[in-house]
Amino acid sequence: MTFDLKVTDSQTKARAGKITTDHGVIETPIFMPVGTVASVKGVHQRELKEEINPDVILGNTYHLYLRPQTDVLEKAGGLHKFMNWDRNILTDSGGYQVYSLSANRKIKEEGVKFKSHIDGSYHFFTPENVMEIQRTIGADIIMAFDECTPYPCDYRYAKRSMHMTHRWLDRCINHLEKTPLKYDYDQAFFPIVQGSTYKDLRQQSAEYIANAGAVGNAIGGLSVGEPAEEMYAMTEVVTAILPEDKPRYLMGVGTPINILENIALGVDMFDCVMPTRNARNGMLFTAHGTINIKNLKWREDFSPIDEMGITFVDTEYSKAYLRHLFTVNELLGKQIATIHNLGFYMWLVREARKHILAGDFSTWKDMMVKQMDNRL
Ligand code: PRF
Repeated sequence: MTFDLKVTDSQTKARAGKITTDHGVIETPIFMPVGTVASVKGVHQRELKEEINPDVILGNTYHLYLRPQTDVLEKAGGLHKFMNWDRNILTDSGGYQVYSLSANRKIKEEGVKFKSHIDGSYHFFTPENVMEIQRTIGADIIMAFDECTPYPCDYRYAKRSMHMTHRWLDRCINHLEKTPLKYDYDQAFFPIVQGSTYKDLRQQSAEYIANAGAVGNAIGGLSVGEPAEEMYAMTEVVTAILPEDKPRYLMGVGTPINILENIALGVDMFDCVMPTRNARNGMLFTAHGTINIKNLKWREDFSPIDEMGITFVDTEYSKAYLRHLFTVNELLGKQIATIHNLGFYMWLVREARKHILAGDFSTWKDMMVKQMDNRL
């Protein structure tokens, strides 16, 4: 994997770059649609490519390990072939899903014992077996096994957890070196900064992660319930330390406003279930604010879903029709809303990139943040 930094903004720390892997180019800043269980919920791979056109999507080790299980993915020839997606894939390590989804889990130095949220069976994740699982899934970018601390988190716990995440990182790296690639393309490995909302811990963790010398780095443990200002403060501390010539990935973030603010702080990559999950609940993101399409106010609004939208659904269907689909609980409603929201998120990061390259990112960002902070 290579990263070319094209431009750094003069007024903010925003960057425009280009990641190249064996599955193609990723122009940054980028938003990665979430395809947890080998599907971006409700969207065909063909539609994803042709309408939304992301360079990279995300899969989850935790879910894929439980179902369809790694033996199936191995027999398929890896996740790309299994799901018929020939562009980039990044897999998260399970270091977050284990804590947020499994019924109960026991975290020890050796690893995490957890109970499946699907059938209650017990499993054990270690830095070592998570690297092996990610080799078998075969994503282009794979993540370190970490502990994402909750918010709030007392200082002593955050410190102990951070040090364990660092020891786990060393184990991941050692084990990866001994675990050969399974397919005929390379995999890049990203370590993850933790440290909760403590500035000194974030600094220590960023230094530790920077020293690992990986081709890209991630920031975890944010957007877990802390106020946005605290998230931005932590991002700022960390991006000041992480190497400039490597991509930076802020995990699980966030709203359109969060994304623009973090781009301004030097983040290059984002993922979040928000555009897809909220779509299924009837929430639409637009450049002028959010819409609850279930609202009575759209009952007779026959204007297009989003005149400025980049996907076919934006202009081919009306707000009143989409509201109707939600009212009668038709599957198509969820699909239309998902395509719209993903199209909007992709448009947003591509516009951000254009404005970084053009040199007017800062004023554009401030205008967009103001504009999007509305309920329509
Ligand atoms: N660690 C991992 N995945 C994550 C997170 C984390 O801290 C977050 C936190 N927002 C989202 N996804 N491994």
